[in-house]
Amino acid sequence: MSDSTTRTRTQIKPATRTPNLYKVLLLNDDYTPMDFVVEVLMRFFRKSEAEAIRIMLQVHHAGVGVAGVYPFEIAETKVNQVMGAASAEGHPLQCIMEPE
Ligand code: NFA
Repeated sequence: MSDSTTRTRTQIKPATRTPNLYKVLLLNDDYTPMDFVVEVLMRFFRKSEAEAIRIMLQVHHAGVGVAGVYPFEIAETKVNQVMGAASAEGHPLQCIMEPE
């Protein structure tokens, strides 16, 4: 009957706005070398050395800092890259993501 009929309906319930972007956060710890964090920010987040140092020091002093903001799958990849590199070097650095 209506198989070939396209109907337009008034949208009663507004589409739920799922967050598109996620902050990738670095967490401070007492053991990960500062140089390693700077290298991570340059390699995986394409930061200049000056910006990487700024973010690293922000994390060091405040406990947390934003490495970048990305769509879900890219943020997820960044988290995995950082956690993989840290673990491979035996550093306890933690990287997490949260909706912006
Ligand atoms: N707090 C670490 C240190 O003093 C450096 C660090 C910065 C670690 C940012 C993790 C994130 N070696």
